[in-house]
Amino acid sequence: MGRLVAVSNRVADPRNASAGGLAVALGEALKVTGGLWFGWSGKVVETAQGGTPGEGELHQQQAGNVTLATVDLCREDHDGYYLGYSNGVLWPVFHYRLDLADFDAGQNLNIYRRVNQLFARKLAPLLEPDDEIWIHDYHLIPLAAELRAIGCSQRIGFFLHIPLPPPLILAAIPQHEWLMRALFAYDLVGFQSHADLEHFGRYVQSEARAEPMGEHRYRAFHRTVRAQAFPIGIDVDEFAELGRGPEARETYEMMMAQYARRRLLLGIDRLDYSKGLPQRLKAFQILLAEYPENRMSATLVQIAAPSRESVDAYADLRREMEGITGAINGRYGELDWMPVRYIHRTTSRRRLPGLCRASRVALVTPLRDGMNLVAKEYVAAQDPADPGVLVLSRFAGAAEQMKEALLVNPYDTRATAQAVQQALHMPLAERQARHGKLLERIRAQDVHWWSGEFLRTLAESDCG
Ligand code: ADQ
Repeated sequence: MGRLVAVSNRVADPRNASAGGLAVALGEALKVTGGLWFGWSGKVVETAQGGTPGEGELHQQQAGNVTLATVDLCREDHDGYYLGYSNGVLWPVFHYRLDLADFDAGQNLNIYRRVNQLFARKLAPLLEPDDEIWIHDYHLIPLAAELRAIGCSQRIGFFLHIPLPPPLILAAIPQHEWLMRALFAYDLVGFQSHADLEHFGRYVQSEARAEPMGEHRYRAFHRTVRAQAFPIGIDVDEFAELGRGPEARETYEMMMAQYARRRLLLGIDRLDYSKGLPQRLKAFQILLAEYPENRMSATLVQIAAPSRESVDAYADLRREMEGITGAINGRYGELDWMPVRYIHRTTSRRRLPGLCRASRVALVTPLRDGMNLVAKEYVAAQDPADPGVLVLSRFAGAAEQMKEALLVNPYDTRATAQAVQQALHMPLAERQARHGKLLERIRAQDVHWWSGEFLRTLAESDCG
């Protein structure tokens, strides 16, 4: 196999533990093979280098066996490409939230396309003939088409980290046909779940009259693409290793000492409307109202990392969360017990295993999620002799693999409260049996399996 070239919106040093699902997963994959990781530097420059909007400066840096190559974006490009089109149109629609999509700002589509062209122009000179290129996520859907347009003939794969909605939701995007046609410039397109793959198959057959060619191949727009599900995993051993580190152990001891007489419930998310946080708090409120034995005892620690704060829907969510948390604590709190500990900050990744291990129950209840790595991290961090219970939304991609969790419909807050109550009372033998099966599966399909499967399949996907 040739050199691996990974491309994603953000690039992170694979030697540092950092927050963010994609950064963590991709860093793990690249550390194994070495190669080039290309993307946005995270820097917004007020006036672009050379005065031409979008012509960002290229930076290169060595991080172990991985070369990091990044470009800066000017303010206009960042706002239109990242905030405007990627997170103001694609993110909400792909999470089934047509009500939150801003279809009116037509200029943002042009900027999204322009930044993809910029990425293609900056990346092409760094490529070698037998590179295998792996492009990630919704920010970069048209990148392969732009690379092909300037003569790149390397094998190119794409992985979508977020869900792909059913055809009639996708078709609400005015440029849906252009976006989906762009997927046919890839040799392999990967999705998180079989549900997403099924939506792709239905879309291309109904909207693009694609012919299924057997073996996951579809032909449309004069090209053939292979499409398959590759559920992303975590590095189970690395997470367990973090759990043995001093920060995780100190966090565990501190939580156990503080909450010795309480039962700890845990939520860890980015503050994002797809994660179902207000519904989760309402379910917790119902738990306190309808099962009063949990008062003075059950404590929900909700850590919500700040995210995309300049997009309006995120600022609204922040206010909503502060309102609901205040209402629950005001109503049920006592001098020596607060039901909700809401922390609107990122927590160091090194502390997460300790937090997970100290919690009786994890609430992973997104309204829609591509996969959700927190569900897998929670399982990996448990003590197999006395494991906690995972309450998981059936609308997370992870639910396809994690049937032994307590699966819930997060819109049904009463049923979610009942599931939490069941989790709090689950006998040890049942907890052990469920945990054992979950651990076995997340270990079998871990992050190395995910990247290995994707790259092996890409190497065999000679489309055209
Ligand atoms: P995200 O939406 O970011 O990822 P998720 O899969 O849960 O969601 O990954 C988040 C990662 O960041 C986890 O490793 C978690 O531990 C960490 N993290 C989250 N909140 C944190 C906090 N408050 N403090 C510290 N760390 C935190 C996107 C898709 C997902 C998909 C991943 C990977 O939306 O569906 O699973 O990519 O493909």
